[in-house]
Amino acid sequence: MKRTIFYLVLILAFATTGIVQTSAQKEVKYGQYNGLPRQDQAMKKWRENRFGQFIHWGLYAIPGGVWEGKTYSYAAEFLKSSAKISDETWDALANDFSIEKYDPKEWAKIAKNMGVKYVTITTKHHEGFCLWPSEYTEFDIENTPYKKDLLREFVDAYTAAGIDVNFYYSVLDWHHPDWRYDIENTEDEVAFERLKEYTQNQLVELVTRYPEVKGLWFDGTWDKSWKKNGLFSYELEKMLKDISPGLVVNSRMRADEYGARHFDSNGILMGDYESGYERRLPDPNNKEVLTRDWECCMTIPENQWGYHKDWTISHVKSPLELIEMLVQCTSQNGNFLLNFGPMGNGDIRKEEREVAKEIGAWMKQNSEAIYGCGPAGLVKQDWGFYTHNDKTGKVFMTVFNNPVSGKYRVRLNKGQTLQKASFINNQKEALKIEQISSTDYFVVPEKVNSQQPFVIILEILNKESGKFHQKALT
Ligand code: H76
Repeated sequence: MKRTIFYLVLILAFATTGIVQTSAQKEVKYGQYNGLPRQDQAMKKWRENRFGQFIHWGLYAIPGGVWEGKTYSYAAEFLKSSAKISDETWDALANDFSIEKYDPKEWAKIAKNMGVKYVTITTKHHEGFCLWPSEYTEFDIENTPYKKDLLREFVDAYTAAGIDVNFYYSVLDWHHPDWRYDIENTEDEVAFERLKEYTQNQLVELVTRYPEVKGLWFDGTWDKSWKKNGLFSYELEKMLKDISPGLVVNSRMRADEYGARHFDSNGILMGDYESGYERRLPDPNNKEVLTRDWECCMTIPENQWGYHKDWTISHVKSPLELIEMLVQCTSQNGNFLLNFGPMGNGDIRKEEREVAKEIGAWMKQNSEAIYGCGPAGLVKQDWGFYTHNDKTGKVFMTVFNNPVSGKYRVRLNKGQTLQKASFINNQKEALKIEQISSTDYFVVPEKVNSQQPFVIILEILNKESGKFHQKALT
C-alpha cells in the first residue's frame, strides 16, 4: 500500500512536468526540481529569441589548427590534445594573445545584422584559459598583452545591441592540476574536491561580476568524476539561480546520483532545456521534442568550433543550409545556436562575415516566422516547415523545396478552414487557394522565388471558436 502511494505521488508530481510517465519510477534525489517547461519571463524570453550566436574563443584561435607546419583536421579547439602539445608550450600562447583587432562593438553589429537575439561565449574552454580576469587563476586575460577584461567589453557591446548574453563554461580543465577524468583513490578525491571549489568560485564570480548574464551553458561534464558528483551539480545549479534569478541553465550541466546525464534516471529533463543536439537536428517528424525546450548548437564547417585556418578540410555549410536548420528548430520548439570562431588577432574571418550577412538579409525579410514562434501543430509537408506565433495566431510556411506542380499542399486539423494565404512581404495580396477536401488545400502562387526560401502566411480559422489558429496541437 505504502509503495502504491509512493508511486502515485511520484506520478502526480511528474504529471505536472508535462511529461507522461508510464514506467515504474526510481527514487531520484538529485534530478529535476523545476516544473518544466519553465513559464517565467526569463525563460519565455529565451524561447522567443530562437536564434543565437555561439562564440568559441581562446588561445586555440592563435595556432588555428596548425602546429609546426602540420595541419590537424580535428576540431581546432582540441589542438593541444591532437598535436600532443605540452602544458608549458600551450600556456605560453597567452603571451601572444594580443588581439589587436578585437572590436566587440563590431562583433555585436555583425551578430545583430545576422538577426540573433542571444549570444553564448566560451568564458573558459577545455584548455582552461579564462577570458575574464579571474581571482582564482593566473591563466587568464590579465596575463596576456591585452590585459583588459575583454569579457566586460563583450558583455557591454552585446547588451547595448539588445542581444542577451550567456556564458559557456567547461568543467573539464586541461590546465588545472586538480581536474580528474575519474576518481579512483583518495588522492583523486581530495584533488577533485579542490576542482569543485574552483568551479563553484569561478561560476559565482562570473554571475556576480557580470550580472547581465542570462544563462549558463555547461560543457565538459561527461567525465566520470563529474558523473559521480550529482549532488554537487544539483546544489550548484540552485546556488547560481539564487544569486542570479531567472538564470537559464542547459541540461548538460547535471548528473543525478546514478550518473544519468541530461535526463535523470526517470527520464525527466534536468536543467531548463535540452542541449544534446550538438551538430545534429532531431528527425523532422520527432514529436517528443515538441513537449520540451531544447537548443541545437551548430558549426559552419563540419566540426570546427574554434578558429581553424583551413576551412577546406571539411564541408562548409551554406547560408541556405543554415537557414533551413534554423527554421526546422523553430518548427520543432527548439533554438538554433550558430557557432563563430573569431581569429587569434580578434578579427572575424571573412567567410563568417559573409554567412552572417546572407542569413541577416534573409532574416530582415522573414524573421516574423522565427521570433516568438514555435510548432504549428499541422502535419509536416514536403515543401518545408510550418511555424506558428501563439500570440498572433499566424501560421508561416517556409518553403525550401518547390513542387514541380507549383502547388503547395496544406493539411489542416478537423474543424479548421483556410481563410487566406499571402506572401510575408505582400500580405495585402491573397494567393490562390484550391480546396481539395474538408482538411486539404493547395496554395497556388502564380510565381515564386526559386533562389531563396520564402514564407507564406496562412490565416487558419477554427470554426467552433471563430478564432484564428491559436494553440499548437502537440
Ligand atoms: C566535444 C566538445 C565540445 N563541445 C562543443 C560545444 C565544443 O565546445 C566542443 O569543443
